[in-house]
Amino acid sequence: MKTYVLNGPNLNRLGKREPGIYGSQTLGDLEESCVATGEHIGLEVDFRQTNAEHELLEWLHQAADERIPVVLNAAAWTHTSVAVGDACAQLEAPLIEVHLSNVHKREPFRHHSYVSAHADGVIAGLGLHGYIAALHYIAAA
Ligand code: CA2
Repeated sequence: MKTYVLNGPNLNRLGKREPGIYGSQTLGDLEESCVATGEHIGLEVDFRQTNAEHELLEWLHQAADERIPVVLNAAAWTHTSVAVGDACAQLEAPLIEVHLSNVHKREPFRHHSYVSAHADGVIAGLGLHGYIAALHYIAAA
């Protein structure tokens, strides 16, 4: 089963800055682990990152039209984008929201998510493990 792992703005900077918050793994490491996990559990993982909001919206529309499950780290758009929330509302296959850091331990502006109301589950603070757990959930769903 095809599964999208979609990542929002600045996540291409992983491993280069702020290792205390986001860990030392790069986005490439994250992709490798997600793809390898997918191979073990029967998911064809399509891992993407974008710094352009319209691109994320187009990917979410594709997921809605083709009923593709989504693991989504919308990064800062989580907290700001009604448009990303509206696109998530159109999804019918499972949607799992993930965050590397525990957003609830951080600044108050990170406590609200436009994604959560449309997600089957939300995982925050487990780093890469959150992505892997989300993929296991999707494989079992
Ligand atoms: O914890 C997460 O995964 C976040 O979605 C990451 C976003 C942040 O805005 C959310 O509140 C929580 C930020 C991604 C930026 O990633 C960077 C990584 C390394 C260096 C700089 C930014």
